Amino acid sequence: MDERGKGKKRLIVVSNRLPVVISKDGEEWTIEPGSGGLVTALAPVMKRNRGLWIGWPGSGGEVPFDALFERFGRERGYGLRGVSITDDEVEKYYQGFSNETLWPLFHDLLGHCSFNRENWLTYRQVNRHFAEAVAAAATSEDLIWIHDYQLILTGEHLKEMGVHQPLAFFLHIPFPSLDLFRRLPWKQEIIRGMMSYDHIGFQTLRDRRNFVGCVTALLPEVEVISRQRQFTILRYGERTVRAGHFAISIDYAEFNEAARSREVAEAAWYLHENLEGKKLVLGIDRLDYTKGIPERFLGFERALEKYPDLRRRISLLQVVVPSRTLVPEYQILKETLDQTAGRINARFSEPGWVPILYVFRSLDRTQLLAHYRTSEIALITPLRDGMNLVAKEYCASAVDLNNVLILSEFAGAADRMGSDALLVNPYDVEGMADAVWRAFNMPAQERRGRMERLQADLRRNDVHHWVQRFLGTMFEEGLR
Ligand code: GDG
Repeated sequence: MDERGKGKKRLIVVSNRLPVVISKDGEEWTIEPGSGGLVTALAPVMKRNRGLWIGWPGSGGEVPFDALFERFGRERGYGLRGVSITDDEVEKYYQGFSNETLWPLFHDLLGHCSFNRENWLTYRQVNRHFAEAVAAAATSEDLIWIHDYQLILTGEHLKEMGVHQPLAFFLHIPFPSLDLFRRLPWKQEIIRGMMSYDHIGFQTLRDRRNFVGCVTALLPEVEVISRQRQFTILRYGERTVRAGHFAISIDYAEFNEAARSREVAEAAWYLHENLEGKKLVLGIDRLDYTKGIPERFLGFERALEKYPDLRRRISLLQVVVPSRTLVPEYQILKETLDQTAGRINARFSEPGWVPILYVFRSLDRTQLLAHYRTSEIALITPLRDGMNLVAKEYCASAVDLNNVLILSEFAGAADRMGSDALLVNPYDVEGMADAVWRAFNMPAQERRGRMERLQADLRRNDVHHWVQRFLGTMFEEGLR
């Protein structure tokens, strides 16, 4: 009997980045779990199962990773293992194939795609490095769960290496339609790579259907055995593959409680202090062309043009968190945002009122929650998004039940939130302007009713529920 107890399985989670923040305080190195929802949700399960998380720790020649990981394991109850990647590999596998090919293609933005063979070959090679790290660590008792588009081929490499235990995969971003997916020169390799997993999770039913459409068109030997509410079951040679959809969520209780704290209430008060009598419309996004920020600026401009009553009474507070700034596309986007915000502000500003308050940096957690809590309206308009956690966090933090969510119909989050958010098409400037006007004028009772229903759904369907559902349905047995 091993130390984890007979019949009980260990969970191995694999993601491109390890979910930790490593920093140096004077001479002392520190390591903390990251603040993302995934790590918060998985930490208790990982701890109970003495799990292992495998990923790239980020570059940093002088960082004493071994000692830090050892300390982390002792303090947090689950292990970390780093996969090293050279700078050249990071450029071709991560910035190149992952972020300049798969990311735009899977978000329906073919015009942003570049198709480069060198990047593709490096993607395959780095996926093999990940598989080697997993194979070296895994025993036949382990459950292996691989995450996201950077690691689609890791499962296939694992199978080639003789790792036979069930492999699960979750795709955090959308899966495109066959029409788009066919454009990928390596479509066969990618779809076959996905079919080497035994359990595949998507964010929405649409993603799952797109995937099944691609598989059955591109791999004629695949047979659909059954379509159930939760799953499509596929036969692929001797193997059975289950594809399901599981909308990721947030730690609702944690957000709601933190948003009620005195610290957040004070920060929220300061934010509104200089905006007396004005309503705030909030946008918070990573710098990314999928998030539809320039389109949002145009929608907001149209609202000011079409509804002059909004002038001086409303400001768009747009926070853009720097991201992937080495990818040229992202540098161009940054310039577009600077110019568009500048132009709109030059057009409409008046003494004592600036229409777009535009911040290019990340906020600490207190500030993030204060922004959520105090903004009467959130304008979240991605062109396409796997889920969009900002929309969920905004609602969880709306402790005064006084807030309105305007949400893109192309975010995965719209599936469940669509009936109580105001849904918009981010390409429809007029529609966005009308939604801002409607949200601005929405009676207090309606705002409260919509927010209560949104919160009730999030409370039930939080990230802990997501983890349990995924692991429970995918592995059915074995986890403590
Ligand atoms: C991918 C998929 C899917 C944002 N600004 C600040 C900050 N954030 C945090 C938010 C939120 C996270 O970043 C962003 O999550 P999203 O879900 O909106 O977007 P992606 O990063 O694109 O994530 C997405 C997700 O995976 C999960 O499956 O929903 O569709 O693209 O948690 O809170 N955090 C802090 N300061 C900020 O300024 N501290």
